[in-house]
Amino acid sequence: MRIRLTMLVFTLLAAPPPMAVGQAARDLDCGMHVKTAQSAIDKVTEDMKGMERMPKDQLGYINKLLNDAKKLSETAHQICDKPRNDFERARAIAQAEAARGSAEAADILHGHFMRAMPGMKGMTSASDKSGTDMPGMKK
Ligand SMILES: [Cu+2]
Repeated sequence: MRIRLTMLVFTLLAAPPPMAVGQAARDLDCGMHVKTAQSAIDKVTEDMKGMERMPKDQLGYINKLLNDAKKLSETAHQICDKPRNDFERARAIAQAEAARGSAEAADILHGHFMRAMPGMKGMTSASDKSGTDMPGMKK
């Protein structure tokens, strides 16, 4: 009996250690994804400053996507702040990536509308710098 117990203890001690906590945290670093989403949201928000003279429906569409991004990002942030397990970390990553996607779609749609505006081919933040800025656009 004593020998068996000793062997059991030895077996347990010799077993490979469970995955290091730090390793799991790096794999599922939801905070990094939340940060990336926030940067995308900040970029679009900054670009939209001085865009008040865009057609109202266009502003509405862009802001809808931007608001979607903000809501998703908030959810991601909340889950990522106090994840109960790795599933929730993964879920926070999913929400953050959805937020980033919405912000990116808002950015793409903004660029699309801007290019379609006569005499307003470019924006300070757009890849096409050849045109003039929208009236009222903040430099
Ligand atoms: Cu614009």
